[in-house]
Amino acid sequence: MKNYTTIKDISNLSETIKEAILLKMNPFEFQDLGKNKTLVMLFFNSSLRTRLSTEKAAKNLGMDVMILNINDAWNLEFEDGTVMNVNTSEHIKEAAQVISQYADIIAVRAFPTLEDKAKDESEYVLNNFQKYASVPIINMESATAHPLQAMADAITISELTEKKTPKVVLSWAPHPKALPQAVANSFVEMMQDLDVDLTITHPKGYELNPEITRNSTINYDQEDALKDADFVYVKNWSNYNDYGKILSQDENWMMTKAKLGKAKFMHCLPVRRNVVVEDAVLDSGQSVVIEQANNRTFAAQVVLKQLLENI
Ligand code: AN0
Ligand code: CP
Repeated sequence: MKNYTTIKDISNLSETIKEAILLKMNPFEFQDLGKNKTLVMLFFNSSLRTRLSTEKAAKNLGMDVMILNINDAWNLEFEDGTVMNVNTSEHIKEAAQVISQYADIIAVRAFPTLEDKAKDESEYVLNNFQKYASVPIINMESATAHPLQAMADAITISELTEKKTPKVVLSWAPHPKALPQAVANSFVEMMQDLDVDLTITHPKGYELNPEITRNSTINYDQEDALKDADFVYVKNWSNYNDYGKILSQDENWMMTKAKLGKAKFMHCLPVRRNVVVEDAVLDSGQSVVIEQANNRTFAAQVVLKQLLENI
């Protein structure tokens, strides 16, 4: 693997999932692989899981880890040719090259603006790091994708499924804040690459990017969509068409124990209780959110391992 910015960077998905499960059984097997190698993690936004699980994964492989909350550093300029006489102090051209002097791998978290669709879709933060850094780049959730989360979700479903082709439902939920489409996007792309029967359900108008959903089943009737589901993945996203807007807060879309039926409940976390999903679901044995969070370590570890093997 050369970079991990989208799930398209995975060359053999089923082998990678198997490898992650082996790492989970024996996390310290490759502790010499990362010796004298440094992971630099850059955070433009908050994180609990990504930050801790990726650091843990790197340390399991013997790497050193340095973390920079980028808002504590100089304000970065991404435009080419700008006269930098206003708010930005340092250009990405220098910053990415400088960080590459200290890092063997750079991981970046940079959420979308949710205001400027074209700018967000250009993935200008992630792509400029990739353009100017001289080391591999890992996406720790960008404007449009969260491939480490999707990998952890794929591992979780592979471990827990009792069927060859489980029915997986991605169900939109209400949320008081405008959230990115990134988690949903990467989850859909990942499910399209796995042997699962995927249905996406959301209120009319909440369609994700059709270049991502492609020919996946979309059912606007949540109850009908959830019928016979084996895994229900709940996630809010703000509107993609009327970009970044909240058009519905309809609490009827919240996941409940009654709607879940016998399915396993999945969510990337953090989750707002009794807004996105009721307590009775999260506090039941059907919730696998903690297993998902645990698998974030082995998702990051398999990615770091494949990158280190290629350095
Ligand atoms: C973020 C999102 O929805 O993309 C991060 C999830 C991993 N969620 C929030 O900001 C609540
Ligand atoms: N699921 C996830 O990425 O969580 P954090 O935002 O806490 O990293």
